[in-house]
Amino acid sequence: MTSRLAAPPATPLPTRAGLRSSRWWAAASGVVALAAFLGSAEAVAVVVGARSSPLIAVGGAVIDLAPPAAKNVMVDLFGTGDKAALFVLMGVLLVVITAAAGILERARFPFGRLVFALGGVLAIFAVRTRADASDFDVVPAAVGTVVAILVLRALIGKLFRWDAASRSQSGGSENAELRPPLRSTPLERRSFLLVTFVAAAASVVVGSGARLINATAVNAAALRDSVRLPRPATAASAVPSGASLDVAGITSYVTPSADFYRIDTALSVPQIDPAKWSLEISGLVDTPVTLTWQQLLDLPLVEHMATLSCVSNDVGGDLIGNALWLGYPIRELLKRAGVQESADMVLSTSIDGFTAGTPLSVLQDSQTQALLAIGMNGEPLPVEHGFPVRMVVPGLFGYVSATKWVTSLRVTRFADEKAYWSTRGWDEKGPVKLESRIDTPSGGASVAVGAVPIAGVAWEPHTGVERVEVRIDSGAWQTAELADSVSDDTWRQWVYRWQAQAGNHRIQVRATSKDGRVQKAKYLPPAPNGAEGWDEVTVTVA
Ligand SMILES: Nc1nc2c(c(=O)[nH]1)N[C@H]1C(S)=C(S)[C@@H](COP(=O)(O)O)O[C@H]1N2
Ligand SMILES: [Mo]
Repeated sequence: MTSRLAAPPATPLPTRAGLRSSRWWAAASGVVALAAFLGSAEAVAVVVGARSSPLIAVGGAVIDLAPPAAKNVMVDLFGTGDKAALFVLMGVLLVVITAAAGILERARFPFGRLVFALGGVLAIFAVRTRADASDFDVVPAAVGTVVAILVLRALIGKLFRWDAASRSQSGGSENAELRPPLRSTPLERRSFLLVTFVAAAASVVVGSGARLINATAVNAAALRDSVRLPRPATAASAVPSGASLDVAGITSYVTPSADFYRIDTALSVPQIDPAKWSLEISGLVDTPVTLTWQQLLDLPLVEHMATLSCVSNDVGGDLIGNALWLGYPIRELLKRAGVQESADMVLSTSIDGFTAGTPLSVLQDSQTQALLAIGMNGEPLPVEHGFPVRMVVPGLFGYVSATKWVTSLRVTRFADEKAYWSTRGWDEKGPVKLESRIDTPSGGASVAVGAVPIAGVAWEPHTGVERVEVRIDSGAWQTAELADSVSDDTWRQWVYRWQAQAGNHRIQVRATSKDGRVQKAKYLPPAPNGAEGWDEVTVTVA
């Protein structure tokens, strides 16, 4: 039992009123740290992309996770203002939680910071659950979490010093570590208030500025979700079952969009609102044409499967894919504009400034399905593959033909204008070369003696592959079995059923095109117009 008359405690505490106000300041520090989280995350999201804003992501995740009953209550109570009400509710909740975290940090560091770390992890999860979120999209939430923790630590540290200073003023501290140099309270107080004010003001100013930018930014992924593709006027013929060989490890005939290689110069993927998209066809034409998204959707669209590859694809490389495209033949648009005699090239431009120069003769050829494409494998183009509109030209490398996020076609002359990669040392014209690739077995593999399928793909889009041959250890060329294809515009799978004998073996492949050319042995690197040479692997058979 302690006597009421006992000596005063050795460490005199600040007055009760002082303590209480200090606790309020701790709560305020928590809320300022929240503002710092939101402000810095929002600022980083300006660079990373509006969809990565944790504010919106967390709101979206809450909506998705809320039980239907809760949703109904919100709609009943607030009607169409339910989203605004949700944000107010979330805001109040966050203020209460972070204020408590501030008080906790002051009472028991670093538990307040732990609350922020936990909240940061939840925010990162929320961002990750959003449709089309990439790994990179977690950066704003992660940066915001670190900033909030640092701000909270700094503010509570200053609050401690203020507390300690007022403590020493009212009698001096016993604890040598806590004992501050004899200074007047107002200095510690001013330091805390100044930093709190600056952190709060900076968060609000930077945060609301950034939010304004992010709010007006186009979220192409969301717009893509709401696109309904029209039925093709000319549907593609069904893929014959014979196009896919039953061999483990072989590349699938149709490349799923998610696995399709991506090559472009875009630092951040262009975000285009289809409703605001239009294509200008200009230059050496009789009548310039402007085509809007709706006008494009209303045209009789064509489905066409084609293999697209990159000039940078080295022998054996994987910068190639085969997809079903939906679009409108570019030749029809050129007809509409009326191309003038002197022209020999179409310079297509992307919204981000990338350009490709495509031979006019290819685009006008009635036997080439050069498309202004809006669909890939039955869905709107993925944002990173050109949403809403790109070009696809069978038989030409991507860099001279496959402009993504395309907004302009200018009919011109090779002599007058240079495209993006042509000014950087790559050939002006880029027909795809005859090539073949061994998918399985992989190089360096160990396989068992006996039946070993050697298989892969071969291509020369638009010309077509006639034959594929395999040879072991420079022996005689053996003809491989060739799979079907829907047309000469796609690659073909092949397999050679090898009876493997013990030892180390070198396997090589070569293709022959439908116009009778045999793939050449001599290796040429990708620059300046595509790699050449036979793919080969070495395996150990035991
Ligand atoms: N806007 C734009 N379109 C572009 C490019 C680019 O850098 N920017 N790169 C081209 C190149 S080099 C290739 S190989 C193809 C690749 O298309 P993909 O990313 O859909 O596979 O896009 C072409 N279209
Ligand atoms: Mo490319």
